[in-house]
Amino acid sequence: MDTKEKSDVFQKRIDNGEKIEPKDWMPERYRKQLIRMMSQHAHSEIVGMLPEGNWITRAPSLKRKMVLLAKVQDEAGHGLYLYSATETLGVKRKDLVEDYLYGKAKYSSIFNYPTLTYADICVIGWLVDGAAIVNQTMLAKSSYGPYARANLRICKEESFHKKQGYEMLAKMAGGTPEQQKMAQDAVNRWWWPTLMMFGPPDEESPNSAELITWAVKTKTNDELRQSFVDRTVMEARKIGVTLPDPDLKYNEETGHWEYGEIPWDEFWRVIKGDGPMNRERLKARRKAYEEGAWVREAAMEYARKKKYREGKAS
Ligand code: FAQ
Repeated sequence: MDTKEKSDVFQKRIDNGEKIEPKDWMPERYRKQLIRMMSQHAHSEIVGMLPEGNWITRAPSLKRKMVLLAKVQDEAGHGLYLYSATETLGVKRKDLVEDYLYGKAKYSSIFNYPTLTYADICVIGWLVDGAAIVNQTMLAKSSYGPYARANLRICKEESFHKKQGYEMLAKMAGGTPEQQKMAQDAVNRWWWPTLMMFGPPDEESPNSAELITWAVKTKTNDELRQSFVDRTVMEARKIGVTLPDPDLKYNEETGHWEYGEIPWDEFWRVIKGDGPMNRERLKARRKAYEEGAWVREAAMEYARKKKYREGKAS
């Protein structure tokens, strides 16, 4: 078959809802798009450990510390599943990691904001993990098998993350006036950046159409954002926090909550490297990578010697 015929068969498989597996034929552009998106997702999980890691030593109780430690460790695990899934596309993890550490690849905008109080940890669990679940539940149905399966597992863990964040925030929002103020302040600071996590508006999203044709994404950025807003308004009301959007109103006809103008200038600035914490985040990750070089070298040497002893290599 020539490339055109192979592409037609490939598209038919996608349209029939079949999963594409690593050894199957795929258009080069599909492979490239997956590498871009999956590696960006992996980097986000790893960088995403930093804002919350910042509060592990200052968690308000042993129970909260154990939960936070487990959550941050889960995020590392998500990064590792996603790097492994990306490697099935014929790329090396080392190259992917160096692409973001030295400035060529993106990671999620949301992790370029600071965590100023413990209430930020509650709100990250509720809003950021909540948004990630909406996005990743869709990606768990993605056409690429290894990515879909990684997201399925990630979503199960993210559900626990969201619940612990919501439970903590509910406690804080029902606490002393000072705690209530902290909770509301954190909601005010994280609300708009969370809406930006879903990516630019559909008309400014160059990748969406292609990704949807290939069922890598099955919903657009705006569809997912709307679904997140709809479920979050009710959750906010239940625990007595206010979403900082005076234009938020329910539309009886569409059955959706309409929201105000997202500050897109800020989004574009952050993804171009000029957010409040971009420089610190990359500096911290580069330091960890460079200081961990001896561990990687020792592990590689151990593997090489083990193979040699077993007579599999010279
Ligand atoms: N941040 O054409 P589109 C988590 C870029 S994991 C930075 O719409 P696409 C877990 C985009 O890459 C969170 N860049 O792109 C956790 C593209 O630039 P490029 C991460 C963004 O791919 C919780 C350009 O803008 N999740 O939270 C962002 O169709 C708590 C044009 O955009 C994923 O990565 C952004 N927010 O849609 C961890 C999920 N949005 O690459 C710790 C997988 C857009 O052409 C604590 N990814 N850009 O140079 C996706 O679902 C999609 O890739 C989108 C973007 C929705 C992020």
